Parts: sequence; structure tokens; C-alpha cells
Amino acid sequence: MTGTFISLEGVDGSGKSTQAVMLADALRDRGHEVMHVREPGGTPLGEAVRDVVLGPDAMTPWAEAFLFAAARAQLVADVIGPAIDAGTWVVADRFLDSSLAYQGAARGLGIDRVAAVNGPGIGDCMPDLTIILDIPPGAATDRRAGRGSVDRIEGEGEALQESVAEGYREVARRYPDRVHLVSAEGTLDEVHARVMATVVGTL
Ligand code: T5A
Repeated sequence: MTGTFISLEGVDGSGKSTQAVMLADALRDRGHEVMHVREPGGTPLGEAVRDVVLGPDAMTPWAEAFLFAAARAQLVADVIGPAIDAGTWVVADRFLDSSLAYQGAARGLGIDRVAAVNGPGIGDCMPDLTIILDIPPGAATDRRAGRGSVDRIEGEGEALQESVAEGYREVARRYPDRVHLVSAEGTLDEVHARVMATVVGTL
């Protein structure tokens, strides 16, 4: 028996981290073994990459893409792959589609080229379901307001987030069987209900 892999995606501040925790808890309540991971991170290498890639030092778009891909390859090998093989459900706060939307679309590297770079590190370990939390970037920025620190990518402002949002819409058009857009507007419970309806309706 293999597990089920669900990834949550969206622009910065769309509510992914909050909804990932709520989804993991709801799946546990239904009796599933659940692992919750975040990207970049989830392994010692991944956390070190997170510090570098979200830190203040400038880097080229391809350097950024390779760093995210390296962290992802380690997370798949050490954590997600073994968990799926053991029958565990995995809820991921970001996965490959973040790289497709941010580096492939918004940075202009190309969705196909970024997918190709990530392919060897991921193999066949792809999500069974990807939920993109869809919200106007301005509303997501408002949600993040008052949190204090801003990382390098968040600090680039709303124009980048608009391009990311368009990138996610393109990803959803390309992979309609796997990727579902879910409105992230409304209360936490309203968004959670939409997420659960999508999980139950598609898996
Ligand atoms: N990145 C990442 C790439 O460019 N390429 C990649 O391949 C990968 C993996 C990651 C950054 O790296 C980039 C994308 C990112 O810029 P991060 O710290 O993980 O950095 O950044 P985010 O994923 O954007 O995390 P955030 O915490 O900023 O946003 P979330 O997770 O979308 O939102 P969340 O849940 O923390 O909520 C934000 C705030 O809104 C409130 C929450 O309480 C919180 O205060 N909120 C709501 N308020 C009202 N109504 C709701 N429905 C709400 N939902 C949440």
C-alpha cells in the first residue's frame, strides 16, 4: 500500500501554511498517518538551502532554481519518498509547482525548462493532488502585513507576485487532472471546507 501525496501552493501569504496544518489535522482525524513538510526545508540540507535562498544575497534566477531543486531532491529522497512507500499521507506546503510558477513563469526561465531541471531529483514522486490557493496578490500582502520580517523574494513586491499568480494559472491549465484552483478568500474555516471538498472529490 502506498500513501497519498497532496501539495498546497499559492502566492506568498495566500494561507498555505495555515491550511496545510488544518488539512493534516483533518486527515489525522479521519484515521490516516500524516506527514506535514514544507519547502524549502524538511531536511538539514533543505533548511540550510532555505537560509541561503531566502537570505539577503542576490542570486541569478538559475542559481535560485537550482537551489530549490537541490533542496527538493533531498526532501524526496529522505522524507517524502520513504513516507509514501510506507503508506503515509504527505501534505506538502509547496512542491515542484512553486518552482514552475516563481522561477519558470515569474522569473522567465520557462516552465518546461524548470520542470526538466527538477525531473531527475523527483523521479515519479509527484503529488496525487495539488491545490493552488487562489487569491489576489494584494489581499495576500494584506494578510502578511504586520508580521515584521520580509524575506528576499517577498521583498520584491507585488509585481512579482502578480506574475507568480499568472504562472500558477498556467500550471493549472497545463495539468488539469492533478492541479485544482481553490479560492483562498473568506475565513480560515471557509477555505478549509473548500480544500476538504476538493480532497474528498478528487482522491
Ligand atoms: N519559492 C519556494 C520559490 O520561489 N520557488 C520554490 O520552488 C519554492 C519551494 C518561501 C518562498 O520561496 C519561494 C516562495 C516564497 O516566496 P515561505 O516562508 O515558505 O518562503 O513563504 P510562503 O510560502 O509565502 O509563506 P507565508 O507564511 O508567507 O505564507 P502562507 O503560508 O501562504 O500563509 P500563512 O498561512 O502563513 O498565512 C499568512 C497570514 O495570513 C493569515 C495567517 O494567520 C497569517 O497571519 N491568514 C488568514 N487571514 C484571514 N483569513 C484567512 N483565510 C487567512 N489565512 C491565513
